[in-house]
Amino acid sequence: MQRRHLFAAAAAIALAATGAVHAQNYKPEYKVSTVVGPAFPWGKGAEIWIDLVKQRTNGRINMKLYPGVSLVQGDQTREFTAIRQGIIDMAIGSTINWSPQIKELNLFSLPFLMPDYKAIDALTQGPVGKDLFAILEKQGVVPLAWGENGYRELTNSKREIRKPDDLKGLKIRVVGSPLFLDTFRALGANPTQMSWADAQPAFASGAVDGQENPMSIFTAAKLHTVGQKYVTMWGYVADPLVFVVNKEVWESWTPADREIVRQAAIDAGKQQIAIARKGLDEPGQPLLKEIEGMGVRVTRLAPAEREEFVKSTRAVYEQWKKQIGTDLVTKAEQSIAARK
Ligand code: X2X
Repeated sequence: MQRRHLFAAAAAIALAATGAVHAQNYKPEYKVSTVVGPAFPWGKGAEIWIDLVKQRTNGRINMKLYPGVSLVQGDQTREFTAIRQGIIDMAIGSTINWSPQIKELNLFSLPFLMPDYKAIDALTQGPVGKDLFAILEKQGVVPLAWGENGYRELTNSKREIRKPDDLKGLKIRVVGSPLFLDTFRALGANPTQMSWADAQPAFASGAVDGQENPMSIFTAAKLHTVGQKYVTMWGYVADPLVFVVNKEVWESWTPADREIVRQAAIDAGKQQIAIARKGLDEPGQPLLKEIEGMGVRVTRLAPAEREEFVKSTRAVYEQWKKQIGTDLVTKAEQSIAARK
């Protein structure tokens, strides 16, 4: 064969094989990090995302779930750094766990900022959500969609809590940023920082008295079996989840596959949020009746009682508003005030 014919033949083969060449650059497996597994709405969301991507890419992108933040040995506050470094390819992370690296994510942990689910949506689905995604992008990850862990309610093994004074001296496990320490100290409690992995044995042994987590975490982790017999529904903060991809991984994919992964994250996020809110955002909150059926005392605060907690934490809110960024927090307050 003449030289130029050889070149033409080689070019034709290369063209035909473009798809295969791309697929060869793809990893056999993409590691997806979460704190909790598919028994929880959070991990379920990961499962949905993984399945949708597998179907829609015909298996080109094969994701595998690593719950328990096992890729960072259970240390959830190191997850974000590990995503940037490529130790983790993809993740669905809580704003709380990434807030040590991204101070703006503390926004959702400002006590009593978001009075209801519509307020959360007004932030994540509005201009504030866009700003936060731009910040994440600058930090070197690719954010795709929002999910939700949920409203974090107060539980403990000692007594019913109806007013700030009831928290006096209680040892409360918290995670993430110093904002949580400030909030619980302002309420007179004795907060201690601990990973989720370390927290569960600490409840069982009585090393800590209480904690704060969404009720879907409470039930799936069966916290009533480790002494958490009192629940106060105070809805003081809620942590959204963010679906992200490491930047180099993202850039290694074809534009069409990127769009598939993004759309799958959006679809999975919507489903995940609905699962996270199940039994809580409907009349009568049936999930709470279920929890009461487990021998747990569930305390629903009257508006005036809740207001006492708001007042006690107001100084912390004002101080952290400055640390997070006055403009961003003001924008959030405006979005919430204008919610429909
Ligand atoms: O550790 C927690 O409390 C948890 C599971 O809710 C988070 O990862 C923020």
